[in-house]
Amino acid sequence: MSLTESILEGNRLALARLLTQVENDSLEGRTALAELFLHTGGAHLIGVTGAPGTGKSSLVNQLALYYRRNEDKKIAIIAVDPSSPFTGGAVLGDRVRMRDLSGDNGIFIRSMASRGAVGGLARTTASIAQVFDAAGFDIIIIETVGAGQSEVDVARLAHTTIVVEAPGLGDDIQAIKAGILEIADILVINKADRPGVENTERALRSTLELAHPTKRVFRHHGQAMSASTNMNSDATMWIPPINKTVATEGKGIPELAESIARHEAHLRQSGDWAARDRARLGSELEAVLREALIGRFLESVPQKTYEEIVEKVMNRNISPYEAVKFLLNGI
Ligand SMILES: Nc1nc2c(ncn2[C@@H]2O[C@H](COP(=O)(O)OP(=O)(O)O)[C@@H](O)[C@H]2O)c(=O)[nH]1
Ligand SMILES: [Mg+2]
Repeated sequence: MSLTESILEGNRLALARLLTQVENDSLEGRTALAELFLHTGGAHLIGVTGAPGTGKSSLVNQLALYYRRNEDKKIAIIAVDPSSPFTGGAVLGDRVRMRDLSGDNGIFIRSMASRGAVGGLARTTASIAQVFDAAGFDIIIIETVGAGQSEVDVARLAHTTIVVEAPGLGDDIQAIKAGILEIADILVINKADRPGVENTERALRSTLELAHPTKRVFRHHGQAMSASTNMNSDATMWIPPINKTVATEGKGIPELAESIARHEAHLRQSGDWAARDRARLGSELEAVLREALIGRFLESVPQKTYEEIVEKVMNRNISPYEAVKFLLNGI
């Protein structure tokens, strides 16, 4: 039986093996991915992002438990953590997961060190999500630390993006500064057992009001979406709800699951589900095409010629634009 067949049949060992291949961007991984892609499109991708220590891992753990207990769904968790595995939060979160979720075949957890991603963080994460999707996982939760552009790129993969805040991180909300609020479909104030919840909620609400409504209608995940699917009725407008949770005690988790379900229903009814799929796959196609074209082009240029041109650019004899003109039009 081929690797692809084993994975389609739900073999966890084969799945784990392929995930490693995909992380290493190996030929075997690429081949299997190409076959598996035809079986994707069934999963709901949920991104969970926010500053370190806000309780993302704890929250993801609780959500997965909730789904396993209340719905007949298979859950995959992809934890993308750029920090060293020895810093507090990630390890604690992972330990919580291990204890509560181990031994359940309906759950698969994959941790990914961003440094290890050969083909780039966002792309590797996308590929890993595709493997889970093809393997029949209904919900794929991707946890990222909301710190930079690569995290925003990862969030862009998701159908539903949850931004996690916690009270007491300072008067300014970290995510607002980082522009992360813009990508939120659902806001969570976790650690609602801590003081300062009202202040955090007030700050989030006023920021949301500023952003609402026109901006969110026409821009989603930083990409302009076709206005036609969104313009006609108020029913298609999504206003990010604010959920309060205490992840350590499982409080607020059913309500959060409810927000997620409402968002999925909204995406499907408004046509945004298909629009996001199209935008995401379109840019993936474009990235692959770009890489292939550059590869093909470089094969046609003698190494020596190429290096001479790089040298000329370095010596400020010509600009990069002129260099490209040279290269494309022959010399
Ligand atoms: N008081 C309180 N602590 C929490 C809550 N959720 C998580 N924590 C704790 O916050 C720390 C960081 O949690 P973790 O899930 O690893 O955060 P992450 O870095 O965002 O993934 C851990 O010590 C958790 O036990 C909560 O709702 N209330
Ligand atoms: Mg974590």
